[in-house]
Amino acid sequence: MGEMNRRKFVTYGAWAAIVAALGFVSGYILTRRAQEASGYSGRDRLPPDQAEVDSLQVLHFGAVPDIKLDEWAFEVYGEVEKPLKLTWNQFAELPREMNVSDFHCVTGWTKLDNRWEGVSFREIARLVKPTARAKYATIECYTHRLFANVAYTTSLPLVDLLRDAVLFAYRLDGQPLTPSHGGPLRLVVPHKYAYKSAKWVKAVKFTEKQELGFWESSGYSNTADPWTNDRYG
Ligand SMILES: Nc1nc2c(c(=O)[nH]1)N[C@H]1C(S)=C(S)[C@@H](COP(=O)(O)O)O[C@H]1N2
Ligand SMILES: [Mo]
Repeated sequence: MGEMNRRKFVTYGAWAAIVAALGFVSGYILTRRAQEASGYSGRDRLPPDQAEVDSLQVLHFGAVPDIKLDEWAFEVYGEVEKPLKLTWNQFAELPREMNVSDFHCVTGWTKLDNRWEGVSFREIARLVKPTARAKYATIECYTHRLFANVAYTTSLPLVDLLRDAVLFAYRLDGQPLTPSHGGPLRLVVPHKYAYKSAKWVKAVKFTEKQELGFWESSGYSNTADPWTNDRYG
C-alpha cells in the first residue's frame, strides 16, 4: 500500500470509528430516554406483572372509525384563554417532536421502544393558554358510527400531560400512524397504562375538576401507574 493510500485508509478508518461510536452513543441515549419517558426507575425495564411482546397489539373498544383527513379537525376548549380548532394541514405545521418510549397495556403486555412523532401536549398548552383554574384535561375521541353512543374518553392531571414524552402522535416507527393504532392522531402517555393513550383524538377539554374516562368509570384505576401495579380503581 502506497503512502497516500495508507493515509486515506487510516482517515476512512477513523471516520468509520467515529460514526460507529456516535451510533452507539445515540442508541444508548434513546434507550435511556425511552426508559425515563415511561417512568422507569429500577433495574427491571418491565413493570410488575407485565410481559414483553414484540409488536404493539391492536386493542380498543368498538371498531376503528373511518376518518377522512379533509373532514378531520382537532379542537381544544374549556378552561383555556384561546380555544383552538385546527384542520389536518394546520396541525401538520405545528413543531414536530420525536421520542422513543415503552407502552404498557393494563391487560399485561408491554411493547418496548416505540418511536413516536407528533406534537407535544406542552406545545398545545402553550398555544391555548390554560386558565388559572385548569388542572386536568379530558381527551375526546372520534368513534365508529355504530358505536356513536359510547364515545371513548380519558383524562389526566395537567402535571402528567405536560411531561416531556407526552405527544399527540401521527407517526410511529418512521411510518404514518395507521388507523388501527389510532391514526390520524392519538395521544401517547408512556408513563401510564395505555388506556390513557387515547386513539383517534378529536378534542381536548381543559377542566377544573377531573372527569372520569371510559375505562376509569368502569373499574379501572384513574391514576393508572404501571410501576405500582395500579390497575383497578
Ligand atoms: N379511542 C380509543 N383509544 C384507546 C382505546 C380505545 O378503546 N379507544 N383503548 C386503549 C387501550 S386499553 C390500549 S392498550 C391502547 C392500544 O393501542 P394500540 O392498539 O395502538 O396498541 O389504546 C388505548 N386507546
Ligand atoms: Mo389496554
